[in-house]
Amino acid sequence: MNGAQSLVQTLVNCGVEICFANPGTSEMHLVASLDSVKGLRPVLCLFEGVATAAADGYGRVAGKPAATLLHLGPGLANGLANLHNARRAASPIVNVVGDHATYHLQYDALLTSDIAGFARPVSSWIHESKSARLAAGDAARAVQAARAAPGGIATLILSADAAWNEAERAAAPLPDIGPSRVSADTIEAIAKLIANGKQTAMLLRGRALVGDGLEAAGCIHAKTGVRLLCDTFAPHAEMGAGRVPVERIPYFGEQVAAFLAGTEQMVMVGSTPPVSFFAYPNKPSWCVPDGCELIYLAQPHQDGVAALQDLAGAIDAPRETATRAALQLPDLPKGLLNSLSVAQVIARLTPDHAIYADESNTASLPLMMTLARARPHTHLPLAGGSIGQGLPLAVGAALAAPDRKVVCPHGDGGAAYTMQALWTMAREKLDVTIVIYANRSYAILNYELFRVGVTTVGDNARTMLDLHNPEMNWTQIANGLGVEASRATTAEEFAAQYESAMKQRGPRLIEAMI
Ligand SMILES: Cc1ncc(C[n+]2csc(CCOP(=O)(O)OP(=O)(O)O)c2C)c(N)n1
Repeated sequence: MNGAQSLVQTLVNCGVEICFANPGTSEMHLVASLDSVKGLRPVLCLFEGVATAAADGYGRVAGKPAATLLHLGPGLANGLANLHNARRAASPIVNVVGDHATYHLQYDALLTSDIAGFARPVSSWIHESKSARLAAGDAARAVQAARAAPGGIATLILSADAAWNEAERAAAPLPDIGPSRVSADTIEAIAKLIANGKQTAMLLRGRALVGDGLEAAGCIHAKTGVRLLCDTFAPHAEMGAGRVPVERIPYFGEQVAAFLAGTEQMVMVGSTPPVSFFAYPNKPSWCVPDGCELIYLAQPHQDGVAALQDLAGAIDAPRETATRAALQLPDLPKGLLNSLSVAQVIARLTPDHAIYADESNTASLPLMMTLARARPHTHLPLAGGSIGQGLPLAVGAALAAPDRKVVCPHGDGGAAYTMQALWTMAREKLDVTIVIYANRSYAILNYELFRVGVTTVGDNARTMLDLHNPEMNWTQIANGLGVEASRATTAEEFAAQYESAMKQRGPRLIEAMI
């Protein structure tokens, strides 16, 4: 057994099942070990930003890490923007990054770089593994670090000679560093606080927005009337009919301030206080109302689900809540195709328990409003604001949940960043329906231009925000990457194409000419 085999076998021993890869020469022994070691499914991605966002999507849905396999510093650097998004989502990921052989580094060959330096801002754990005999233990520690609550990015840098030299054995999994329990004192104090009659909001994030966490929050709401809120880009939420309804905080800072006006105390559950996405001249960045008290029920590394359940018990909340989102499907629209009619079709025709890998950008408001009363679903948005995540996020989600339909509503500008994800969808036959909002524009930036205070807009500035000349043809792009595609120009055409996509399995792209 060589170091690469011991590392890959250790990943398998630790429950890692999938590896999103774009390898090079320094990773050849790792690539070879994907055959000699059984149990790690390799998925080739044609750009590292696809690999890292796919690992994010997988981690958010599976609740456990995938591995990535990246080529030296430049390969990792290509994946950084989507590792930034993954870090914001607290997704568990194990990056395995190849490096030159230890003795080769002194010559400063072309691909030599500061890999740890690239890794630092996005990683919660970094280690350079330079010995074949230690690689297995290092891999076990990497998985433990990625799984540590609330989930983190572990980057293991493996020297080429550590991969090809003789190793002894694979390592066993290490214990999970699970979420810590919130103290009884904290529960008691907050139980008193939410009974004090003040206007209270509870800001939920992480596991608190799914399954038992959401149910317990619903029970607390039923007893006390606290507002249940989530961040605009809460990385993972369960929504739709039958679920406990949670209000989503709006995007722009002044909207957030209005939305939160009158809140006297805010209880954080795995979340941090809301701030505006950007600063704008003469507008507030801090969106918490003056005088509002901030209280932490659970910090991100703590067990927010158990804390909500304990709190529900402490206030004698009912064991069930009757407050549920109602199913209210819109009628199929006719005529004009725009972000609202697209949303109505999606809400009407998407089956139960779909997963939305959502980068709909300026089209998101009508989509969120209609989906709130659509069939139950999982929502995975752009968690860190770095566009170009949605398509590969859908890849990871589809591999984590092969029995569920994945829908990927996506702005055309952001989709252009990681369009290579379509090729992986075709190769892996993933059940993903992509809707491209073909507005031929960086539309959001047209608003932002005025919001930051620019008053004169010249031709050069305009061309920076416009995606005509030439127009991307998304049906041809998809076809060229192996994905069946069609173009819709009316609501009726879109409905017919979307309905057929919902009935078939496999990747399908619809270019919605809004
Ligand atoms: C990595 C990265 N680069 C640039 C931006 C700035 N940016 C934010 S939105 C946007 C345009 C998005 O266009 P599109 O996806 O077509 O959505 P639309 O605004 O048209 O709805 C850009 C360039 C960003 N957020 N992240």
